[in-house]
Amino acid sequence: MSNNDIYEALVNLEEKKVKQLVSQSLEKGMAPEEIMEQLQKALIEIGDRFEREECYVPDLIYSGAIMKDAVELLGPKIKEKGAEAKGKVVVGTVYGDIHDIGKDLVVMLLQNAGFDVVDLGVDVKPEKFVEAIKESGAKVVGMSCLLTISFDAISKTVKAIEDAGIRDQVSIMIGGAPVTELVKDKTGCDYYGKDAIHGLRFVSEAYS
Ligand code: B12
Repeated sequence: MSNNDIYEALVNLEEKKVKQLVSQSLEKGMAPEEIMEQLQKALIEIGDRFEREECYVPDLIYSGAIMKDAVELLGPKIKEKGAEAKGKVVVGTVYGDIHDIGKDLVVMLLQNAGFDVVDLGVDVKPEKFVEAIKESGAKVVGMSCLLTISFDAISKTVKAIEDAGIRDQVSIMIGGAPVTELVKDKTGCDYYGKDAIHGLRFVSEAYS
């Protein structure tokens, strides 16, 4: 078994092989952090391939699912070592919108990268976002929006965050198929992520 086997297996979306290699590596005493590093590098590579249109959304979803299973195998070992979450993030699909596949992808990538995510689900009212930010103390909030008619809900959520006096405390990112840089500017958000990988990069920078 070479040092890059887990990375290679995940990049090639070999579900069974990834699980097998992770279990075998743990048995042989490989540090879970080292395994996690290989998995994360593979996910970043898949994200880069996605950007270059060398793979597609189903590959992203599948890679995320394989990663989730692999992380479950690592979970107990990492927790035993008392690893702390890297930071908190509040995520939800905006009011009026029930699309959740993209939002779930963002949540999954963040969780797998070690962030503590408060997932508010879909059709989330502005005051729910505000409540969750206050309760969790998150430094980043992510909104998903797939409907143009729900752009107004993004603006209203930003306004509710401002009215609650916590705008300085959080960076606001948005994403979803019809969202653009222009929508980000018009609604008063800080960052537009064209995919889940960009969302992960933004959150990682906010907490670095
Ligand atoms: C599947 C789907 C549905 C499913 C949703 C199932 C579910 N559980 O989510 C169902 C059938 C329920 C549905 C319902 C409707 N839908 Co629909 N749906 C879609 C479809 C085909 C795919 C969306 C999807 O999941 N894509 C895959 C995911 C992975 O992509 P994504 O969400 O864009 O996410 C990626 C990025 O955008 C980004 N991202 C997403 N969110 C976030 C958040 C952050 C913070 C960051 C950083 C990144 C990020 O990361 C992801 C990739 O890494 C789209 C077509 C399209 N072109 O998008 C239409 C679409 C979004 N739907 C549409 C419409 C009109 C509707 C309905 C109004 C239909 C109707 N008349 O009832 C209802 C609305 C119900 C409601 N109130 O929300 C329109 C919206 C048009 C518009 N511009 O407003 C679309 C574009 C179809 C079309 N071409 O007309 N829909």
